[in-house]
Amino acid sequence: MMMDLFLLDYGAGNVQSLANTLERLGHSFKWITSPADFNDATHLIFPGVGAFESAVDGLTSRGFLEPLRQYIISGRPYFGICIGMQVLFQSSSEASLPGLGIIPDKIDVFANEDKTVPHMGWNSVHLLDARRDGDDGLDEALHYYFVHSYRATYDPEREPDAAQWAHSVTQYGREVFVATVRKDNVFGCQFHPEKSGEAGMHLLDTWLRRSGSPTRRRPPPAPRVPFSPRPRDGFTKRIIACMDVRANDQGDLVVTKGDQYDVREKKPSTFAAPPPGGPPLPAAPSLTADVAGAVRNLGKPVALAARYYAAGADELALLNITSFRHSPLRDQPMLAVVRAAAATVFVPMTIGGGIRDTVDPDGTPRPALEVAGAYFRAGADKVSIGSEAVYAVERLRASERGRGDGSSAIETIARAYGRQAVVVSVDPKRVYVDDVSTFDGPRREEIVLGSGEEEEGKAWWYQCTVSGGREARDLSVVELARGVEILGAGEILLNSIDRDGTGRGFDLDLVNLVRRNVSIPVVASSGAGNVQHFVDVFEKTGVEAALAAGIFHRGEVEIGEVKEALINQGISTRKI
Ligand code: 1PR
Repeated sequence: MMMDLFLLDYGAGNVQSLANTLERLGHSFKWITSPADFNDATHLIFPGVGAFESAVDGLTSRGFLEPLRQYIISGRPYFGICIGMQVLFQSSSEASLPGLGIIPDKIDVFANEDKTVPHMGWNSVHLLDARRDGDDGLDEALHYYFVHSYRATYDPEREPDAAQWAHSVTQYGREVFVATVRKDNVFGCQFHPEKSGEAGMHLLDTWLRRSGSPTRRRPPPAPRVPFSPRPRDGFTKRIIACMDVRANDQGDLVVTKGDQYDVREKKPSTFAAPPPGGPPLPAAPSLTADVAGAVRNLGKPVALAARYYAAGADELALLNITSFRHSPLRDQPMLAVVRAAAATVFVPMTIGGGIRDTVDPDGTPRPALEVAGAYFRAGADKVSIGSEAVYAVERLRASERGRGDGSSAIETIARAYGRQAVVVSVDPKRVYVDDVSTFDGPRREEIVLGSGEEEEGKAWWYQCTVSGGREARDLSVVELARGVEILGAGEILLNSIDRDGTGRGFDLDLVNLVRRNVSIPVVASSGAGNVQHFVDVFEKTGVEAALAAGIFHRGEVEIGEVKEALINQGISTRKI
């Protein structure tokens, strides 16, 4: 039978990654552009990214909801990803609009008493059917990338009919939830196969090759039995490779790397005096270039991204570090970088820099939501907000309302794409305190007392900065972290200006301080100099992920070595 594979896009989230994955696998496809296209489809994949409400709303406004239901009822193969699986259920506590009602249960939010929410990262699956021969291409020995705050619980005693749909489950903290559903022509997964590296590609490829006949029927699964939580879940710690991107003095976008955010070569070039009687030496460069040095160039962003994907990075971050100077929507080279990187990288990508309301030179306003949307369409999975998050929390604190007014970049993007798509990148700096006994005010409880040889007797707090550390603001890192969680951020990328590029290890005091003040995931960043630093940050803080730049760019440490060290210490990490 000829396959006419269609992808369903309701206008939100990163659907490009699925398209890239299918291209890589050699499957051709078309996009559903009108309700009539559902009639032509022999296979349909719905890569639902974002929030349940905006997904159902987007499907309804395009006239796709009913044709989608009819498509599924007709028995033709359907593969739903994340929201594309959740929409099969009756409803979600995330939304006022109902789902398709094909699976008789509802979606609910994760409890966050024993874990951070969203569930963001790589986790394992447990197949419920006795036959575990890789029939569906799903492998219990591998890890898959999840990113969601809402889930379908697996509870065969309470909901026996819904449980019959469950095909595999995953444990996060003490909660066991549905990882994949399968019945007749329907397959759905809560994780993102298009972001799960080779493991996810194999799953998609297997489905496309085997789901062939629309009349295929499986024997009914055995009655489902409860799954007791294991002492440890299968959730792994993430290793993230970060690329700070900016234009060099020749105007090319390069990956650069600073020391404490200074990305220019430190030493001015020295010019010897011309030898007596010899030919004159070339003219020295201008004083400015000589003193400041050139922008460090550590490679091309797309080539480095491909290298880190192949090396087993669990995630990549690309930060446009000079974005505060101009409108990112006009910054087509950065969008082109994201597009090209997304075609070769099949793990999540966070893109940051310049995610804020801007105005084009011709006066056209460009809301942060539009800027983020451009990056998502190019292939980003999350956007990272820096300076704008600081200003938003300042407004939040000034309003005394205790919540945002809905207009900040964090709120607008989280509403449309889900909070898991919004990372806040924090650039704190230590402020040393001479006499703690006279330091008054609420920030007193945030003061860290130094210990160890170098820091004994010192005390400090952490102040937030904007514009790449150039301007300090009257906001502490704890105030910022708590504020962005209230506004709806899904993750904190915690840099340290003091440690950036020093190779002295992560600032464990800073990481612990922020980790214990929020219940969203935290990524430790800045200062990694060797593999032991990664072991330390995971063993001594409850952080979910660790990010490094310089040591990976310079090839001093390979990602595989970091993972090996973690495994040797019994720290759970993704196999590659
Ligand atoms: O304010 O929303 O436009 O975002 C600007 C973004 O650019 C922020 O995420 C900010 O952290 C980043 N940024 C701005 N200037 C610099 C700079 O270096 N001059 N880079 C900069 C931040 C920090 C990390 C770095 C880690 C690990 N770089 O990204 O990769 O410190 O480095 P290491 O492992 O080598 O120690 P907006």
